[in-house]
Amino acid sequence: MKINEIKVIVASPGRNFVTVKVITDDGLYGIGDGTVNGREKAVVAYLEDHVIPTLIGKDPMRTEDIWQYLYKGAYWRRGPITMAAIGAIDMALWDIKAKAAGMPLYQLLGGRSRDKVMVYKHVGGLEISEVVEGVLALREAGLEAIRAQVSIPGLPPIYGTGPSTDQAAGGMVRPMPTEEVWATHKYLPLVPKLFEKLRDAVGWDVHLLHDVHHRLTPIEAARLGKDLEPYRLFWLEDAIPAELQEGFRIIRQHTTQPLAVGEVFNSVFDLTTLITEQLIDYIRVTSVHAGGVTGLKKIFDFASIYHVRSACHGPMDVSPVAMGCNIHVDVAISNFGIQEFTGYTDATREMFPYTWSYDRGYLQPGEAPGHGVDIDEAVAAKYPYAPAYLPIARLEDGTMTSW
Ligand code: KDG
Ligand code: MG
Repeated sequence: MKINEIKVIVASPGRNFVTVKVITDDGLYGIGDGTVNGREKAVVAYLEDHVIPTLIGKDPMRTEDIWQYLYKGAYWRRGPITMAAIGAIDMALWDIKAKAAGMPLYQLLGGRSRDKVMVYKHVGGLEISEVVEGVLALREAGLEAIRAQVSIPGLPPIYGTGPSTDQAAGGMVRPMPTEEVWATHKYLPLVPKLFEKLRDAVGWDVHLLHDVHHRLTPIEAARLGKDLEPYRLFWLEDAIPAELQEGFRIIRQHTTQPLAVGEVFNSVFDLTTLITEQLIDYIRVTSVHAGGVTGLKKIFDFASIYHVRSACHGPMDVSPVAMGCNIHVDVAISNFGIQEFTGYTDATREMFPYTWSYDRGYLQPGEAPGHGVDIDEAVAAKYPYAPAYLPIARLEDGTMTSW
């Protein structure tokens, strides 16, 4: 079998997605996700100018060799754009391999290790009472794990709390990033109050999670971890920016609060200190940003040796294609922890016919051969690319800050 053609399809059914379609000489094709939120066109150029011309005529079954060819062969290793481009190709090649085998992808990854994949969904609100209502509603809908975020009184709603300022909200074109305001001293006392109210309302038979969005310093995160201990959170996510992995040592010295990180990581080298020193409990890489099924499997297998469990990033900007691949990996690996799942707009679901399924807090991989996600190119053509960015954050005095 040979790779005959690779298409890159960019479409915005509510938000931008970069999708590849790898077509072989015997008619089999595979689909991959290469979306990097707010930097989509960079991946398109990388694929079209530097990846696709080198792959025509190659054997699509050589998933490991092609992964290494694109990774080592670039000389300029790692980075979100490179790894998303590799990820897109890798997902498509695994799709082809599993279709050729006549099996769902998870069978090629070792078969099922579990019957179903537990997910968490998000609740955000301007007031604590609104978040409590939202969490109760998701409990009612069957969720066993729920992420809760609240706005800081006196400041405009920040990402993840109020009416979304991300492009996911209704397909808004955002040619410039919106600017948000952050104040750590107002946030730190608020979060324990939120979880106190949540435990009073929903009890203890539910996993509660919180995402800090990289906004604290290590010692601030240590304080928050200690203050949250009475509420037994499932995890505290992205407590600090994690380029400096050693920062997690400070948090770990002070709190038993389980920690999660990794949605912006793209290779195993982003997390070697975190994992070998057991500084975290959950690793949140996802197929699209960490080099596809091959990259994800390498990272999770490495993490398994150090008691670190998986928690694939899965918001709306991780397309149904990458979500499909995540679910196959989730169901197969031994150290699965949880899967993030926020769901998709109707237009996105129309554009990506998929065989995986969601029911009351759990996901199932599709049983069709391959990863089970396709792209309807006629639907994609109806939704052209629209420039859109994530927000940025500044302190109250105007200083740029992390989020
Ligand atoms: O594109 C960025 C989003 O995917 C990210 O901000 C969402 O933090 C996020 C999460 O945990 O899903
Ligand atoms: Mg996050």
